[in-house]
Amino acid sequence: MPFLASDADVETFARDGFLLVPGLLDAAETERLAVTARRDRSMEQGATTRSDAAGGKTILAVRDSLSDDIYSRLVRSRRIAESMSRLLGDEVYHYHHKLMLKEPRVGGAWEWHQDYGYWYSYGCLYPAMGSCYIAIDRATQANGCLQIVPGSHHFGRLEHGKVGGQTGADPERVAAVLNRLPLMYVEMQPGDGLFFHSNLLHRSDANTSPDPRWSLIACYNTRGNDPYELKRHNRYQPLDLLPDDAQL
Ligand SMILES: O=C(O)CCC(=O)C(=O)O
Repeated sequence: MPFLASDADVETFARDGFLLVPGLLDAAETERLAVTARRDRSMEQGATTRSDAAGGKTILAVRDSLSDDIYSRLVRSRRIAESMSRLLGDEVYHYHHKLMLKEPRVGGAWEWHQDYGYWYSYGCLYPAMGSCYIAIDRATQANGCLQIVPGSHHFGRLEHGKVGGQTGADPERVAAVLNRLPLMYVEMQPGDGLFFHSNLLHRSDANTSPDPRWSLIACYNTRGNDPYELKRHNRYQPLDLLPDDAQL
């Protein structure tokens, strides 16, 4: 049976702000996701590039709508969506999803931020939101894996402003947080999943390695947190969940 968050996982997530699930996708599903992404020409149309302070570039394809592709089927899979509902304690809906392409040697860094630092300004009143990062490629310190601060979601939303060319959390606060809590490098194998709370502080280094670091990130909002005004992404709409035995 595919993964489904247990009561113990709900406790872990509440305490740490994240849940790492090795083998969230099996080998065949992981391969299908990777093959689809590498062949996906439509990505070139919708993609944007974000630069970091040193000129590194990450390609980002953000999608607000669902289709029948493997990315959408993952968003609609019970193992991710129903697990996220359990972790956040409310029914979730698709807020958006994105492919993050950190290419070898040029993939840029991300400054410390909380996703709710962004989503707050898109009309979401509560931080009852979360994401699931699905590794398409192996993510290591060398190719700029995610770095998180376990437990940092308990600080609540930090001020966000311009940090270099990006929107990031107030550097003074981040330094104070890092004096209290250790950071963790989230090294992942292809097919592993990381569920994380929208107030969890995270960042990543540039990819200076010869290996790509691609991922799919599925972002969810909760039914009780329908944006009071819609600046970006989606309002509440029931998510049509896929049965467990549907092919991804
Ligand atoms: O993939 C990364 O390195 C960072 C992604 C990220 O921070 C985000 O999508 O919020």
